[in-house]
Amino acid sequence: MSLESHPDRRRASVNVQKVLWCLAELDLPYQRIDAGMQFGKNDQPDYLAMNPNGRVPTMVDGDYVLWESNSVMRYLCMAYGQSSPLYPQSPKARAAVDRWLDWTLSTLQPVDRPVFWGLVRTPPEERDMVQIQKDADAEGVVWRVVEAQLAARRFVEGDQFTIADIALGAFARRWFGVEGVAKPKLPNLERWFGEIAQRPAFVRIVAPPMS
Ligand SMILES: N[C@@H](CCC(=O)N[C@@H](CS)C(=O)NCC(=O)O)C(=O)O
Repeated sequence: MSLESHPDRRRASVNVQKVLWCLAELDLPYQRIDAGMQFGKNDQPDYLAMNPNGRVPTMVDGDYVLWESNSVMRYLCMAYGQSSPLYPQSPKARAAVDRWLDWTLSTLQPVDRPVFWGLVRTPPEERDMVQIQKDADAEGVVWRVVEAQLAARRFVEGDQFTIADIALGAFARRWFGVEGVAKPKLPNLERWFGEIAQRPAFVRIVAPPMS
């Protein structure tokens, strides 16, 4: 299987991180092929034929091509992780995990993006800190949903680590990693993040400095 990802932002792209983390949790071998930036691959016809969005990641498994990081995680679990608790089998447990993947895209990513870009991908002299604090306040409100979910659970959907923890964990790394804004105290989220941040795959793939 191969995974097309961004050369410079390989570890920094949250969507690439999710898939690499999932591959590592499933202990699956893969080849990562650089795409984008100086490689100029993701705007080329052969790349666009695989992924018309021109974005990363794109997964190639034999003659099967798939884009959208959450869908790639689901596929990997269904194809190669049937015995893994990462993506539970029962309809209710599976749907409960799925909703966090959807929620990450629909609700969390939009409020995370301005904070991450403002504090990590904008030079300090160009930052509008008043606006970024407002953006961080909005993101804090959204994280409270996860804070409440974790009040009585070890992981996002219960006792088992699932791809819901991967999707949320990759964003939590950013939330806890950005500096220069006031953030609400979220003790359940901190406790959960402290635990998942010790997983070897997180340490290797998600923990390295943000850029
Ligand atoms: N919803 C898509 C988003 C993919 C996406 O936006 N990828 C970004 C990196 S995080 C990208 O390819 N940006 C263009 C580039 O880096 O060249 C997914 O989850 O896979």
